[in-house]
Amino acid sequence: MILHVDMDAFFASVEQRDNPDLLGKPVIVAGHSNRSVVSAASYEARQFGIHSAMPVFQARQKCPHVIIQPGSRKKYARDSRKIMAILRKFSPLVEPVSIDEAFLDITGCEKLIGTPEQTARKIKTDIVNQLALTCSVGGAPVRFLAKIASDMNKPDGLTIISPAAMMQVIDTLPIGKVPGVGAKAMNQMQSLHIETLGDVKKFDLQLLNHKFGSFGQRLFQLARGIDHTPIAPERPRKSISGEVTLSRDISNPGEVKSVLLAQAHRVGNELRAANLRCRKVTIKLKFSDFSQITRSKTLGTCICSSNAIFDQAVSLYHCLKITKKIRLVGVGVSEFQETETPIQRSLFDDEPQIQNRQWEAVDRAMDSVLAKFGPNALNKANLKNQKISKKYIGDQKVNSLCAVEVIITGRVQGVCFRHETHLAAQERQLAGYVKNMPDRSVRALFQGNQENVQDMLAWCQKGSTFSEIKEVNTRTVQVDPALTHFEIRY
Ligand code: DCP
Ligand code: MG
Repeated sequence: MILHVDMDAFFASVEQRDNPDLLGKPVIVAGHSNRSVVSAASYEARQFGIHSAMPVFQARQKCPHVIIQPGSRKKYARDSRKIMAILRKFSPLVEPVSIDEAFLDITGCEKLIGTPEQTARKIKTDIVNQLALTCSVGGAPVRFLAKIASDMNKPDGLTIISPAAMMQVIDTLPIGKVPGVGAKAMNQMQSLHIETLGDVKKFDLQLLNHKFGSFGQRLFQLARGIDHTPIAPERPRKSISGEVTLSRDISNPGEVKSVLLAQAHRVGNELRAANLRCRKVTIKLKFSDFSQITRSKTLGTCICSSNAIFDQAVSLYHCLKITKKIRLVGVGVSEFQETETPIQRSLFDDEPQIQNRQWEAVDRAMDSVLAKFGPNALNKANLKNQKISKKYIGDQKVNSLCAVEVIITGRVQGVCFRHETHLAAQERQLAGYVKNMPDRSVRALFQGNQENVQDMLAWCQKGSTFSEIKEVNTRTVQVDPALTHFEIRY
């Protein structure tokens, strides 16, 4: 049996708990800038139609007396650590999937703690007693249904789907609730008259594969209550992506391509560092009205040169008819193959294949120079045209900034380390990234005000609650004006 625990209106509930004046009132956690979006909305605010990711100006239109709290990531991270610690008392198999959400595999724990319902109730009680916060818990024999169950009776919900009831739930589950069914799949579902997950059983695997591609097999299994996705404290990564929210919205194709090139380069660098090649390239564009699109392309051959990734990204971009200005550009790669895997070469290499291999060699040479001399040591010629203010990053003068690359070893993967590093870096207004390395170390780059970077390095020495830090190696690198935010890289 799998349980899924999800805190209710997490950030907003923490604010309401810590300031009783806010109880029962419409509260949102968000920044004050007019480009900010709502991070969390209290259930009172949701009654006005406010939800996460909505721009703040729109939330204000919907509810003029909404209370806006800037929030404290540090505080939420602290509470998140306490919540995860409570969950780990119930099972060793806890997989945190976000700051306020985790799966637990409680199979075999019945004799120790009781039935799934008793366990879920005990979890809820412990969280209320220790944190004065409510959560919703879902339980089911398989992972995807546990997540659906936790959402069924939010807030303060408890929904257990027993093995006996599972097929009945599947038969009536609206197809739009199934993870992975987006707007495009919904159109297909409508044309096949599929309204519930149960309706999928009317179609054979061949047709589902034909209509939904690789997702067809998954749908076929989910409709029969089969989900082999295990609960794993640390999951192997399935994609690497890089995206950037631009300091101003753009529409000039030349500028868009420049950003695509920078992102392709960054993603390619990570791909090669992880000794991987990819078969799929995705671009993501978010527009000035906050709508977004992703477009993917699966290739006949595996690639890892930044140039090849860029070429695919640009060809995806060229297929689009864009009428709006763009605020975010992202490039992602997936469907990996280890570099050691021999590549199936055609008997007579064609020109693109030869070029790919040549670019790959150039990239690998570039990677080693960058690794040695820092991110600004070399750049592709086209990147030089990017208009980046060298003097200022956000409001901070470049010459008061510093950048430090850090390699942290010890028990740092699978213990919320990246999430907490992310929060701690954001709190200190640092740009950069944190990512898990294949050798189980964590690499991070912190860039910002010198004092804040020093403070962050001190934080790294202690690490997150469940981590055990063995060694922290630091190296000063050149400030990169293109780095404007902090992110977890996958
Ligand atoms: N969050 C964020 N930006 C978003 C979505 C979420 O910063 N676009 C943060 C704030 C949320 C927290 O993550 O409080 C957890 O996200 P959830 O999706 O679980 O949303 P809530 O916990 O706020 O509400 P719910 O009761 O629906 O789970
Ligand atoms: Mg939540």
